[in-house]
Parts: sequence; structure tokens; C-alpha cells
Amino acid sequence: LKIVTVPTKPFEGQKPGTSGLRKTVKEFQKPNYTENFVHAILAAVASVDKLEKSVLVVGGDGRFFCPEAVQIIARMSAAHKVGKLLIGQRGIFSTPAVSHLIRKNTALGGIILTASHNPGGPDADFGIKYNISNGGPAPDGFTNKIFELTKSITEYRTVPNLKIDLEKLGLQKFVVEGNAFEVEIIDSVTDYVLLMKQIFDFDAIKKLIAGQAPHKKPFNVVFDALHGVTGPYVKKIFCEELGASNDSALNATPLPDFGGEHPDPNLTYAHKLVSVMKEGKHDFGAAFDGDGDRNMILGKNGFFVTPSDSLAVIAAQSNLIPYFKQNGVKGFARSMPTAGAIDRVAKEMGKEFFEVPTGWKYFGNLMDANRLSLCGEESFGTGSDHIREKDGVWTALAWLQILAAQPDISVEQLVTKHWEKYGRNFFTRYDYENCEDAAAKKMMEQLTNLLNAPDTVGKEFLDGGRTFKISKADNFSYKDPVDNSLAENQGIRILFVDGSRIVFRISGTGSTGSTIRLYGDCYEPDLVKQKMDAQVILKPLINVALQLSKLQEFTGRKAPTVIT
Ligand code: VG1
Ligand code: CO
Repeated sequence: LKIVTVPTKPFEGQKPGTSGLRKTVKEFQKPNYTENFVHAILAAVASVDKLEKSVLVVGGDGRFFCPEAVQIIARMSAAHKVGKLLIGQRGIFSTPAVSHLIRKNTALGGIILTASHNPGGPDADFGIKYNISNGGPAPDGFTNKIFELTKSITEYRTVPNLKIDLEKLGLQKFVVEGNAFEVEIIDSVTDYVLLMKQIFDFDAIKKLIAGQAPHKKPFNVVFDALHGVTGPYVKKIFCEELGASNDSALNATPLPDFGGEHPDPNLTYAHKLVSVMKEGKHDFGAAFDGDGDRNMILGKNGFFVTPSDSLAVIAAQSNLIPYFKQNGVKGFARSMPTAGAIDRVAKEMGKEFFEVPTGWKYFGNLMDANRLSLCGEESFGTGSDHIREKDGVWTALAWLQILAAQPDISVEQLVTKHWEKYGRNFFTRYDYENCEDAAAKKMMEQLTNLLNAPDTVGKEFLDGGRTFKISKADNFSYKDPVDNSLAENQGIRILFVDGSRIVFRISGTGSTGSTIRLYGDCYEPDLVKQKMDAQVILKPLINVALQLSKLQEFTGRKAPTVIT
């Protein structure tokens, strides 16, 4: 097979965001668009590592355009003299599975094809992301390098006649201008299942589900894969291995367009699971996103566990999980906008704690330095140092393991007991999706001016009979304690004297327009108030946020598109 050099021109805007490059499928289908970006990835890798004869892992969430992208990556990897690609059958791997396979095979890195929770299909979104040898998303320094290369590209190399069979498991060998190039197609779930069996005590979870001693009755579980990549993982792990009935796996067939829906596990987009849970027949429900790194946990009658609470509960009960029992628990961490429930657990357990910017890439260094074991984000992401991505199925297993150790306890009881001990951190996020770029920019500029104004601290706002006095206002920046790299402008924070907080950020995962995220949280030690609805408790705080940001004036939006 022959290598061919193809002349090309740069495309604007190939800047990786919070989690890789995300654009519409139409954009990726433009001649050379995908090739340019893949070339930039490979060239960036080659500038810091030896790409020749290396091993890379490739797979995606099965969305529309995945198979085409896998073929492009294979042809270009061959042209860059990569030694071997490990590819999921049909090009399918969950994001956590890729992270694991990179680590297990000491691969140089991996290329993940996903736009995560964004809709899929010919008129929706696609995405490409590079993960480094620790299994985690490439850090900012590396993605900036990729972006720089996309701006100056003049040509790329490919092997146009190379075609791989994505169906057939096993090794496929090619010779490219005298060099060996191998592709191994592997089963998408096998290795991941083995890993989960090492981390958790499957027998104990099996007994919980079946209602065997020490449990008195069966514990009914239900999982919604939202037609994303986790379907086969859910069927294998929860149904086959753990004995859940086959009808407990909902939407478990991956579809290239996710059935036309948003594969995002929250109360809005996973509303079908919410209704199933509200029927009261199930004790536990979980939903996962398109690429399998996010999760939503629900208890009987649809009791909603916020991601911030989920993280804190798992942390507080981490001694019930065999993996943590064996390895010990180092530190805990959360992303900045995530509510501070975990902070209180870290303090009580005497563990190191970190607050990092939004995006999983900021946790990797801390884990590699053995300072972080468990972390999460408010955006329905939880995970541990078993891999370097957040992990949806792992989180559901962690919950079941904790429940299995305490006979006859419900999800709701577990969470309310946690609040009784630590207090409750109420949290909400308002998303204003696809706003005009200029309007969002102006609003953020106005907020930045507010940060710099001398009279901001001390200013008082009144709403719902409550007074909110600003105690601090800044734009979050983070210095990585391991490599001292600096991430600036990571979100505008306004803190109030009573401990409540609002945060404004522009999303880095959208494909069109600007999505404004407004986060609000407050702390409640009072047992009676803890039982109240988060939206009711946080309404005055959100009103203050709208007042001081002038969000409605700038964007013309009267209401958010999604509330979580
Ligand atoms: C969002 C979330 C962030 C998450 C990221 C990737 O980013 O807020 O917490 O890490 O998505 O998740 P942003 O920039 O849009 O706020 V996933 O499941 O897309 O890999
Ligand atoms: Co995801």
C-alpha cells in the first residue's frame, strides 16, 4: 500500500473545547475537514512522542459518521507509521472503556469519536477527542498545540487504499511502503467488564438484586442507555452478570441518531426513566449519556440524587467499595461549579481536597501523582482513579455496592442520612442553549466589569424576603499543583455572605452559538429545610443572578432551555 500526500487548507475554528472538537456532522463531512483535524492530532503527538510503531486505541459512541471517521483515522495512522490500532468492533467503545484500554495496553494514546451528550445523526453533532497515555483527555497545553497545527496545515498524508473490516474480531495485517501496520478489532465490552469485576464485589450486588440474605426482598433496578453506547455494557454487566431482568435495560440498542433524542442523563432528557421510576416499582434507576461517561442516579418514586450529592455519598461510604478498601482513599476533588458537598466529607475524613476547572482533564495529573482517588462534576459525572475519565456504569455499580452493604436501606434514606450528618448543599444549573455569540459575550463582559468595580463587594440584593450580600467576586483560575500549569478565566463566581454562590460560564461543548450556564448553590444545615425543593430554595438566588447579570436583557431569553 502506498502513502499519498494531499494538499489542503486550514479550516477556521478547529479549536478543541472542554472535551475535544465538537461540530455538526455536516462540518466534519466537508472535504478534508476531518482529515485536517486528525493530521493535527497525529502531528501534535509526533512532536512530543514517538508515533512510529506506537499503539493507539480508537473507538466512539456509535453515532452517525463514526465508521467513516474510524476509516479515515486508520488510513492516516498508517501513513504516519503508527504500528498498531486497537479498535472496538464496529468502531464502538464507551469513553471509559477507551481510557481503560489505553492504560491496560500501555498505548501511546487514543482517539475517541463522540460528541457525548449532544444529539447525533446527519443533522446533529459529531466530535473527536485525543486522550494521552495515562488514559485521560489531553491537557490544555496539548490541545492548544493541536489547534495551532490546524491553523497552518498545508498537506496531510494518508493511505487511500487501506480499508479495515470493522466487523471481524481479530488481527488485520497490512504492509505500507515496506512497514508493517496492524489493526486489531476487539470486543467493545470484555475488558471493561473484567475491570469492573476487579473493582466491585459482584456477588454482593447480585444478592442485593435477587433479594438473597442479608436482604429480605428483591431490589428492582432499571437502566436507561438512551440509545447510546452503554447498551451492550448495561446488558452484559447488570443483566447477564448481576442477574437483573432483561426488561431492566431500556433503550439498550445503540443507534446512530440516539433515536432522535438528546442522550443526556438528566431530569429533562431522561424523562422516560423518571416516569418509570415514578411508578414506584423500582428501587434504583440509572441513566447514561451517549458515550457512557455520565450518569444520573434515581431512587424509588423518582427520588433524584444530584451529582454533587452522589459524589459526596460515594466518598463518605467509599470504605464499602473493595477497590478503595484495597488501595486506600487518597484525596477528593470536584469541578468549581459543582456544589461543595464533597468538601465537607473530605474535611471530616481528613483527606486532601481539590477544586479544579470544568472538564475531566484537570483531574488526571492529581490522580497520576497519587493525590486523588474520587472526583466529580455537577454535570452528571463521577469517577475514580481506576481510569482517567468519568464513568457512568462505574457510578451505578458504586451505588449498588453501597446499597448492598446495608440491607433494606433505600436511596432516599441513604441521601437524607447523609444530609443529616453533613448538611445539604442545594444546587441547580440553568442552561440557556444556543444564544447569540455576541449577546453572551457582552453579558460576560458586563459581569467582568462588575468584578472589577470597587463597590461590588458589600453590595446587597433583595429577593424573596432574603438579603444577599456579596462577599467575594472573581473569575476562577487554577494552578495545577503538579505541573504548575495555569488555567485562567474558568468562570465568574459571585459569593455571598450567607455561603450561597452563583457562577456564570460559557459552555465549551456546544457546536453552534453560545450556551450560557448559570449555576447556583447554597448550604442548609437545618433538617426541616433540607426536605424542601431545590428550585424553591434557590429561586431567590437565581433571581439575584438574573438581576446582576442582566441575562434576560442581553440574550432576550425569558427562561432557560434546560434546568438541572
Ligand atoms: C460540559 C460539562 C462539563 C463536562 C463536559 C464534558 O462542559 O459542563 O462538566 O466535563 O461537558 O462532558 P461545558 O464546557 O459544556 O460546560 V461529556 O460527557 O461531554 O464528555
Ligand atoms: Co459524555
